Order: sequence, then structure tokens, then C-alpha cells
Amino acid sequence: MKNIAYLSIGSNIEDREKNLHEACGLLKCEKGVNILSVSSIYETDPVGYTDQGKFLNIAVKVETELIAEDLLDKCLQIEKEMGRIRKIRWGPRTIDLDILLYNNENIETEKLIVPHPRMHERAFVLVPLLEIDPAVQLPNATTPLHQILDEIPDKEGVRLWR
Ligand code: A4P
Ligand code: MG
Repeated sequence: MKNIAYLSIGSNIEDREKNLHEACGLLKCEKGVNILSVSSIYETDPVGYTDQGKFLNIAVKVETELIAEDLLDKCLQIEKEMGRIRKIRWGPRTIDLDILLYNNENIETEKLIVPHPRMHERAFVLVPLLEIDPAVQLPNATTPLHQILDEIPDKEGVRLWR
């Protein structure tokens, strides 16, 4: 398995912790996907659409045989399997799995953009990500991610939960 990817997983409906564990369990069952590390769980204030409950967020590092588009399909399949219903953009969700990084690649297709286009603005993504891999970088970046995180104002909205 030669590809390395980082995922961000979030939940703010029902039993949020159980949802995160279930998503990781389903990822583990995927052929060609191997979980290398999982961050602590963070409780985070909602960003974007703010009239909703707090999220639990984690970052997960995987190695995979899948090309990025197939990894995305697995993520969408897990969301579907867990009964996620899409209603409001950036709104409440049982589970959300996003691909943050895939190797050092820049990908832009109709259904997939990597690096995730909003990851560098979001403390709820960067705090767990940097916990599992403090040296991780955006492709071709000159500014390290921890420095980008230092400049984000909403870090107080991200608290270590467990
Ligand atoms: N898509 C394109 N690129 C990617 C990628 N790198 N990873 C496409 C995953 N999906 C990607 O996603 C819509 C489509 O994006 C997918 O079908 C895929 O083809 P979606 O998950 O249905 O829509 P969404 O998540 O509602 O929208 P979006 O724009 O992905 O939302 P975000 O940016 O993920 O934000 N606040 C806190 N505290 N914690 C959170 O986890 N999450 C969001 C969602 C908002 N606020 C939050 C949190
Ligand atoms: Mg998403």
C-alpha cells in the first residue's frame, strides 16, 4: 500500500463518539485501506452554519491501494451506510468524511478537490491533523501548517474532548 492519505471525520448528531468509532470501523473493513493513526477526539464549535450543535472531530492517517477517487467513493459509501442525510450545506450531520491530503498531490476533478479547499482555514481540521503528524505539509507549500494554524482566530472553538 503505497499511498498515504489524511482524512477528517466529523459528527454532530446523535451519539457523536459512537458515530466516529463506527466510521473508523467501517474504514478498517475496506479492502485496500489500512488505518495508521487516529487523533484524539476534539469537541469543536460549528463553523460555517453556526446554528447547530457542537461537533466531535478527528483526523485519521491511512495507507491505501486505492486511487484518490476510489477512496472518496468509499468515504461517501460509509456516509451513506451510516444514514447521513444532506439537507443544509455545512449543516448538521451524522457523519462527514473528507479527504484532506492524498500523498503530495493536487487533484481537481468534478467530484474531488485535494487538498481539501477549506482545510487551511479550519482549526477543527488542523488541530487533530497536526496532532497525528506535526510535520505534515500542503503540497508545494512554503509555510508549515502549524504556522498557518497559529494565524487562525477560531482556535478557542477546538477543545480536547477525549
Ligand atoms: N468533494 C470534493 N472534494 C472533496 C474532498 N476532498 N473530500 C465533494 C470529500 N469530499 C469532497 O460534500 C459534497 C461533495 O464534495 C462530495 O460529494 C464530494 O464529491 P458533502 O460532504 O456532501 O457536503 P458538505 O460536507 O455539506 O459540504 P462541504 O463543502 O464538504 O462542507 P465542509 O467544508 O466539509 O464543511 N464545523 C465543525 N466544527 N466541524 C465540522 O466537521 N464540518 C462542516 C462541513 C461545516 N462546519 C463544521 C464541520
Ligand atoms: Mg464532506
